[in-house]
Amino acid sequence: MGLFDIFRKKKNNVEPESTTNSESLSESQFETLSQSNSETTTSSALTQPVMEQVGLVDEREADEWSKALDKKSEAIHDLPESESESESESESESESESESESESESESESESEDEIERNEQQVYDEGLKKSRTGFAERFNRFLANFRTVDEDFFEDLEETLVGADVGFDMAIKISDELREEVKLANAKRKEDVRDVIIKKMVDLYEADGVNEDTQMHFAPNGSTTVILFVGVNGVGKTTTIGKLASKYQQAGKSVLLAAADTFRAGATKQLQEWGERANVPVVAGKEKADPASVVFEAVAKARDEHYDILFVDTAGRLQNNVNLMQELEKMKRIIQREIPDAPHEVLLVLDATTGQNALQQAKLFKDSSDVTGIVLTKMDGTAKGGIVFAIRNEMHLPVKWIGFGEKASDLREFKPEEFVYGLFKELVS
Ligand SMILES: Nc1nc2c(ncn2[C@@H]2O[C@H](COP(=O)(O)OP(=O)(O)O)[C@@H](O)[C@H]2O)c(=O)[nH]1
Ligand SMILES: [Mg+2]
Repeated sequence: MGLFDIFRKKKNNVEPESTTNSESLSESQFETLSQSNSETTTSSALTQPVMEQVGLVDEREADEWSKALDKKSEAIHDLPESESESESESESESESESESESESESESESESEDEIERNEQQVYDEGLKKSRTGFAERFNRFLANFRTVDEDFFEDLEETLVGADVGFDMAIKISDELREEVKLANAKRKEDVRDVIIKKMVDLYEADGVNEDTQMHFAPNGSTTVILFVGVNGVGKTTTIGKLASKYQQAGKSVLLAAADTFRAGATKQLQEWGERANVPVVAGKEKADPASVVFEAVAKARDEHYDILFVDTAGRLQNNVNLMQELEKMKRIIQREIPDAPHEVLLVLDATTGQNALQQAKLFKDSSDVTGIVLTKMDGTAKGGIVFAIRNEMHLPVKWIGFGEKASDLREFKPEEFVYGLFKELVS
């Protein structure tokens, strides 16, 4: 079996395991997470200088790898899409020509679907370039230092993996399993070492994801779908809702937004701006209003007026010392009372640039609320990409969307195999 046979697409429709215990997060734990998170929230993190480039292997070989990977990439992208990814974006004129800008009505035959797909791919590749480079740089440096497979080698490997945000548990697991690899023990060339490591990582990543359900779930027979967004302050909840609102609105769905973050000054206004841009209405309360009352009003409106989708924005901080998790529970109960099978998704938003901190947040929210999936934002920043391994391995929660910018079009459905392939592509080019 060729190395990249492992990048095959696995289709499964198994429900994710549900988490029902409702432990709550202590205030001090929560404050720590919020604070350290908000330090890294703004786009200033994105202007940090890119770390020095580290060269890898000889050029001819890298070239061969690139070709092999490109072939594989085509195969991956040939897979059927669950829905059209074409998006139009009006405020992106400052971007490079590689931006795809298919107007919603421009399904003109002259522009082939292949072309749109390729442009989409370029935008996506550009957006993720930094996080891929962050991952690859660490690996390339590690490989450049390769002498022999000894104890130091495994220590360096673990350090490299942890540094690339793969997560401690996953790093140990990878290195432990590699110790058993005869092929690695006999490896003399760094290219062989690299191949064995990549194969092991992909194998483990795939094995951990067997029952993963990355699909979005919607209400049956045209009734209202409710999607609740949770996560600490500054991770990108409001921005993600804005992006999804325009995406679904353009796809012909009727969308309503609920501004239930009544804690942060300006939060409602921020959501209203996204609402205007996406041309969707927003239900808002007065400043410092009870978020539950906003949720109630929005759910009732969405149900009575037959909206297709309601996105609920929530606060990421404690309000009046009321525990945030209890607050979220209360919102969920209200939603359920009005629409019994809702919310259809509880999406936890995580800022990928916060690495280990994002993982801690995921643990706490997963333990406390019935999170059904993750939105990983700021993948255009200093995220190291390896976090997707850690989330799958340690959280067993599917990443459903990734954000790679501040514009409405900078959001994509997460395709695990495609993403992991991208990380290694950067490693060999
Ligand atoms: N570069 C980048 N910035 C993002 C992304 N998502 C959100 N942001 C920015 O992160 C900041 C916080 O986002 P916001 O949606 O207000 O977070 P919230 O507090 O969770 O609602 C804003 O400046 C957003 O523009 C992303 O994918 N990439
Ligand atoms: Mg917000």
